Order: sequence, then structure tokens, then C-alpha cells
Amino acid sequence: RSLSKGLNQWISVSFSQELTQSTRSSASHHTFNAARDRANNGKNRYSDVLPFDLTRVKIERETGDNNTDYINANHIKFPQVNRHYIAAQGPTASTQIDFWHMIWQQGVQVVVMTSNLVEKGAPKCHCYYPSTVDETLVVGPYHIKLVAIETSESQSDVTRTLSVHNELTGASREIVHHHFVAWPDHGVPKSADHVLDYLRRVRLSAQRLAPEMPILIHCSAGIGRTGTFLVIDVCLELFERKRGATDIEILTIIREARLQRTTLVQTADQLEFCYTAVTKGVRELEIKFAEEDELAEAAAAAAKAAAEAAEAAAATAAAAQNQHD
Ligand code: PTR
Ligand code: PTR
Ligand code: PTR
Repeated sequence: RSLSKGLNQWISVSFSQELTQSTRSSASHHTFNAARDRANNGKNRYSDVLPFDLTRVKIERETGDNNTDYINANHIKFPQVNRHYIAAQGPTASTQIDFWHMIWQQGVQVVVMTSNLVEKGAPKCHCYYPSTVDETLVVGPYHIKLVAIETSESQSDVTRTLSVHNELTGASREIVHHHFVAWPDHGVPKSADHVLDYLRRVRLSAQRLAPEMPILIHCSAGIGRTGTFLVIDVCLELFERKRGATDIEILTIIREARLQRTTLVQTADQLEFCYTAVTKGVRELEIKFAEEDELAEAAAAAAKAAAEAAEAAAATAAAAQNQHD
């Protein structure tokens, strides 16, 4: 299968080099005018990580900071698996209201956060959610209450159930915040299994709450960890939808993602982690498909046996009837 062929191929060439090149070639086709506009300069956490104009998320102008529609975030769409994500930088103190406007206006009900607030002593994301149960944080017109918090068995991720009330409209919404706490920046998590468990939880929330709405994914810059997570999701969804009858070209998926936001999957380790997690996920799916096939075969065999038994009974009854006559 081309998964392992691809893996060897890309390990043998320097894939950091490949990643840098594909960033450059996609960037040359895209502009960053809104991100570079003077009014928006202070809204970028990192001056070297900017959203393409083509796919950037726009805030309703009358609600945005300084009456602008700008936020450092892009729509990322994979229509072949019906996926629509928003990939964003972690909000700063001055962009957190815009961040909540984006969540509300885009109908986001599932948030995936793959970084921590502070890493190696440096601030990486502003705390835009309440941290203790029953606490309400007010961000602009949004009253955000933490209803429940649950830590996964592996302790790698935390699920926060938030109830968000919008004072502008009077409406309230449930938003689930899935926070992976064990992922170092520019690095990879220790366990692919923990990430796959986390992905399952994210998918269940999305199915339950808002299957047609975008999932918001962010880390600090919104490229390395964010990209790795979404690429794993797309690859496994593709494999599942085709019931295994497809080759997974991870690099093709990364290139497709990088046409929509810069530098998604940032390091060679993160690319390798995509292969590791997708390989594990594929094995699990193959086992699931085999079990389902076995069950279907057993059910077909049982149905056939029942039909044969019914036929035999009918023949016996007919014979008895004949004798009686
Ligand atoms: N190519 C279309 C677009 O970019 O609008 C397809 C598309 C639409 C892809 C929606 C994904 C979409 O996501 P969702 O179905 O989750 O809204
Ligand atoms: N680098 C930009 C600036 O200094 O204007 C944007 C920025 C602002 C980056 C705040 C990080 C910031 O940190 P915090 O998460 O503490 O708001
Ligand atoms: N200039 C920053 C740096 O390289 O440190 C930009 C940056 C920061 C890029 C974090 C990626 C980062 O990782 P992630 O996208 O996973 O938050």
C-alpha cells in the first residue's frame, strides 16, 4: 500500500526541505494584504504567520475591532470528506473579542485547542475561556460559562462544556472546547493513540452538536499543531469513507491544506507524526472493516440456512399433504 511506500520515500528525501519549498510555492500565489494593512498589524501574534486573503475568515465589519473585518484565521475545506475547518492563531488579549465574534458568527460549536496558554515560560495564547466550573467570563457581548470539565483517562486532553450567551441577540449556545494539553510547540505528542482518542471525542461532539458547521482549530500560530491534527482527520475520514479502497497520499493532503493556510504541518517531526497516527488509525479501521465483513457474512449465512430450512419444511408439509390425499 502506498502509505508505507510514501513514508519511505519522504523519509529518504529531506522532508523539511520539501515542506519549505511547498510553502514558498503556495505563498507566491497568494496575497496577505489584509494581514499587512496598518489597521491590522497588531492583530497578528507572529509577523511571519499571516492568513491568505483568499481564504481568510471575515468578521462582520460593524462588530470587529476598529470596524475592520480582520482576524488571523482561514477557512480550510476538504469537500471530498465534507470537512470545513477554521484554522486560527491563538487569540491575544486584544483579539479575543474578535475571536468570539468569529466563533459566534461562523456557527462554530466545537473548538479544538492543541496548545497551552503558556509554554516554556512564554505566553502562547490568551485565556479566552473560564477555568473553574460555574465561573462566567465576559468577553465583549459574550457571557461564557463553564458548565462542566472532564479530563480524559490518559490526561492528555480536557473537555470543557461552555454555555455562551450573546447579549447582542439574546441567544445562547452550547460550545464544547476540546483541549489537548500534551503537545509541545514545534514538536509532537508522545502518543499517537492519545491523539486518536482525542480525535474520536472531537468527532463525536461535532456529530452531536453541529455536523454541518465548521470546527475551529487553533494552537499558538495556528499552523504546526493545527495542521497536523486536521491532516490526520482528513486522511482517516477519506480512508473510512472509501472503506479502505484508497491510497492515502498524506503529502497531497498537506499541499491541499497549505493552499488554504500557510505552513500547515510545520516540521519534519510533525509530518512523521502524521504518518504514525494515520498508520495506526488505518490499522484500527481495517480491523473494524474485517469485523463488520465477518458479521455481515455470518448474517448472510444464517439467512441462507433459515431460507433452506423453511424450504425443507415446506417440502415436508407438501409431502405430508400428498400422503393425506
Ligand atoms: N468547494 C465548496 C466550498 O468551498 O464552498 C465545498 C464545500 C462546502 C466544502 C462546504 C466543505 C464544506 O463544509 P460543510 O459541508 O461542513 O459546510
Ligand atoms: N506581536 C504583536 C504585538 O506585540 O503587537 C501581537 C501580540 C500581542 C502577540 C499580544 C502576543 C500577545 O500576547 P498576549 O497573548 O499576552 O495577548
Ligand atoms: N515565528 C514563530 C516561531 O517560529 O516561533 C511562529 C510560530 C510559532 C510558528 C509557533 C509555529 C508555531 O507552532 P504552532 O503553529 O504549533 O503553534
